[in-house]
Amino acid sequence: MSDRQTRTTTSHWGAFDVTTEGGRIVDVAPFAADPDPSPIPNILPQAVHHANRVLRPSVRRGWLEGRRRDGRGTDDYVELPWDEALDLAAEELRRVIDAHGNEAIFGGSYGWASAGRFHHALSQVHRFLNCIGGYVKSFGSYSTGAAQAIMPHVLGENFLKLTYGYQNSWPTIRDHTETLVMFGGINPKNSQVNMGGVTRHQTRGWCEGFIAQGMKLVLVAPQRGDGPEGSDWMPVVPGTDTALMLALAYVLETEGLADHDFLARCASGYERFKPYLLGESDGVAKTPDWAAPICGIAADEIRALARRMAGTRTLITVSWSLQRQRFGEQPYWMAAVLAAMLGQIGLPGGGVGYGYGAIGGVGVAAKRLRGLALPQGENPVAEVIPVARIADMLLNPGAPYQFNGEDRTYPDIKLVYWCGGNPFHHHQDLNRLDRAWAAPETIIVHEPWWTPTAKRADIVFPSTTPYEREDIARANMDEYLFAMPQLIPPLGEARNDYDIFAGLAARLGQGEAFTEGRDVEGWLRHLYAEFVEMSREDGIEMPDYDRLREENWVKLPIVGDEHAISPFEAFRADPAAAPLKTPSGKVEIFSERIAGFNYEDCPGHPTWLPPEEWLGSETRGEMLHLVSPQPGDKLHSQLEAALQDVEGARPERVLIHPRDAAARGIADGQIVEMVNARGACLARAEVSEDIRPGVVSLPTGAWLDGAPGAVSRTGNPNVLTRDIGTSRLGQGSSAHTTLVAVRPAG
Ligand SMILES: Nc1nc2c(c(=O)[nH]1)N[C@H]1C(S)=C(S)[C@@H](COP(=O)(O)OP(=O)(O)OC[C@H]3O[C@@H](n4cnc5c(=O)[nH]c(N)nc54)[C@H](O)[C@@H]3O)O[C@H]1N2
Ligand SMILES: Nc1nc2c(c(=O)[nH]1)N[C@H]1C(S)=C(S)[C@@H](COP(=O)(O)OP(=O)(O)OC[C@H]3O[C@@H](n4cnc5c(=O)[nH]c(N)nc54)[C@H](O)[C@@H]3O)O[C@H]1N2
Ligand SMILES: [Mo]
Repeated sequence: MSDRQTRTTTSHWGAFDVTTEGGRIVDVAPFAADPDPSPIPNILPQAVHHANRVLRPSVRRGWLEGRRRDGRGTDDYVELPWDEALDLAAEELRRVIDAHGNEAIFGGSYGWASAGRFHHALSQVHRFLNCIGGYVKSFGSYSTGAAQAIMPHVLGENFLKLTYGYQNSWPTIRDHTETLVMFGGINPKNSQVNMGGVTRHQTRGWCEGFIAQGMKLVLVAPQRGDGPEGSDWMPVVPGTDTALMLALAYVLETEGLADHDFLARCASGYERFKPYLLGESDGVAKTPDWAAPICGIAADEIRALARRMAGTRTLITVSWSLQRQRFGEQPYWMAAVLAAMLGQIGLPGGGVGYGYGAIGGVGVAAKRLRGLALPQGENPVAEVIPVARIADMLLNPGAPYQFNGEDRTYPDIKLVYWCGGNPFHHHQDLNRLDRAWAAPETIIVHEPWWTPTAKRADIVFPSTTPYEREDIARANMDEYLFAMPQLIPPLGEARNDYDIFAGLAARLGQGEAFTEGRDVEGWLRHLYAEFVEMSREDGIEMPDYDRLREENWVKLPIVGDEHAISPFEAFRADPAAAPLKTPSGKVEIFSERIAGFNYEDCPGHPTWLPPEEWLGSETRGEMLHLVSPQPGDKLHSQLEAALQDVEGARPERVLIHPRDAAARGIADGQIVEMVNARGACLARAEVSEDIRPGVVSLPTGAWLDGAPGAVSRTGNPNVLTRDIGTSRLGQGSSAHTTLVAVRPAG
């Protein structure tokens, strides 16, 4: 008798129907209500059942036999029974805590893990480490590290709150915006995903509607594909948007188009910025003719765009990628200054917004709900590092560094615990991270698959995937609530992260503190009951838990035009009555606070700072600028086990302009070598007019292969990228600031 059945689940890339039979996932199909489903889950059956799965607890031989730190990335593994492996890990945690204190444990564990509120891997690891006395955590994200540091200084709001809750919604833009100027684009490939899910993919649909209704969309980006079809493409030189924005500002100021009334009422410090803009303070007027050779956009085009922006309702949008580069604070700040000079902040469909298209939820007009989060407890350890500074920390214990006005020192880490992320995909300069990775005495990783990070751990615990456990899923800005059924039994001896931590906590005398006496179902019912209560307070009735499980999913009445936002209206109307949470209560064009930090890499007002690596570098030679965006065909490095099996998929494809390809004797489809002083990888050339000459684009996500230091044959761009903070202010990732030589592979 067949046990074939089809149920719905969800994921970061959306909901989909899963058919199972005989304990296996045999088919996936799009969720019926999704107008633009992502093809990412199509590979799921192959990925979940792939031979690459971690099936049993595994301990690196060199560590098991002699606690040796060398051999990470080359040693083989010994499989142990669960009890023995848990004993070993618990003893090691105990030893490190006794000898060095909890300050010697790094548990940042950055990464996207999987959707589902209870089994959220990062919440689980943080709760566990808090229960056993705390850990060094990380601040910010690779996505928006620099933005999270700079924007509170400028607009007085937490950046994430701004992005998800206080920007012009799609319906507001539809009804009011005439010109949409997209720095870094609004990228349809990126809006396929959203943390925790995006059920009705709508970003592409909104943008198509804008084009159809005659809105002018201007795409300022090195790749044509960074924006919706039908946009006017300005192929900017990477890393130079600030120079372009300064020139736009110069035109506004000198042609009498700047809104001085708004600047006087709602902004602070324009008079300290203006001398720089006009060149009175540094002898360089930021004219369109000055900017043109820097940013690659003709001076006349800059002038025309500035005039259009001043003459129409204009929304400036800035992609997250613009701050994932050296001095990434500057374009973020300068975009806000430009919007203030246009005087449209607080008008519906005008002003500035950040991260549209970066993930599916940005721009959706939705009522926010609370709850459904596993409580993480209190961390007794105060130490925190900016998330992208991990290699600096491991290489330089005790060394001083600056961060957002504070002088700090790096902690001395003896044990690294990772659950839900893949640093050997996501960090920059992976050969440097390999050197740093040799420093800790012990590295423990939970993973469903043998990722490059798992292959560099001392103890690897096999985690279930979301299809092997029950959960509840809900995402901000999404109108669906899911009961995620357990679809198949765990593969091999895989366990839930929760059960692994419960086992360790019990061994460390904190079992009750960690579980509070609940099993998985107990927690699901408990968290759901809280959520029902909070939602009721917010006026939304939820089904009871058993009904939700039975129905699989429900649609909530929380998305629609009535929830549309037009931000900063009250502030604009009366800045004294509704001030921003900046020191002046206004948009800070000059920041006394930042100026007081005395950082030459982030001065008191937005400034064009040429990065160390860009197309204008004196030492550039024949090198090209590498942008390493997010992959369009997947989420980061997830499901790569199966994707890399697809014929011709690896090495990853690199987009190169016909002119650059011809100059190097590279033909379409040819395997090329990409190399700089930090490392080398292979890639497959895709020759295309859709990228600016001088720029190549190699997406992230291929699993780093081979021994540490080897040429990456799969095409992981992070062997080439530079591991340096955006500035002393933000210390974010500078992934997009990289020069690289490209040549036919020999
Ligand atoms: N060059 C360059 N580098 C970049 C970027 C860039 O633009 N350019 N972008 C950066 C950005 S913004 C980000 S967010 C990062 C993304 O980097 P990551 O978030 O680290 O990438 P993922 O591949 O999503 O890693 C998640 C891992 O968690 C595992 N996992 C999934 N579910 C579970 C679970 O339930 N339990 C456990 N224990 N593990 C699970 C997956 O198998 C996967 O290996 O990359 C960054 N790196
Ligand atoms: N399919 C898919 N979608 C994703 C993800 C994924 O892995 N897969 N990851 C998600 C995550 S974690 C994040 S943080 C977001 C990231 O969202 P973003 O940061 O917006 O996306 P990226 O893909 O890194 O970059 C978008 C484009 O920015 C352009 N760019 C690079 N440098 C410059 C520059 O100096 N100036 C200008 N004007 N443009 C530049 C590049 O051409 C690049 O294609 O995407 C999310 N969406
Ligand atoms: Mo991200």
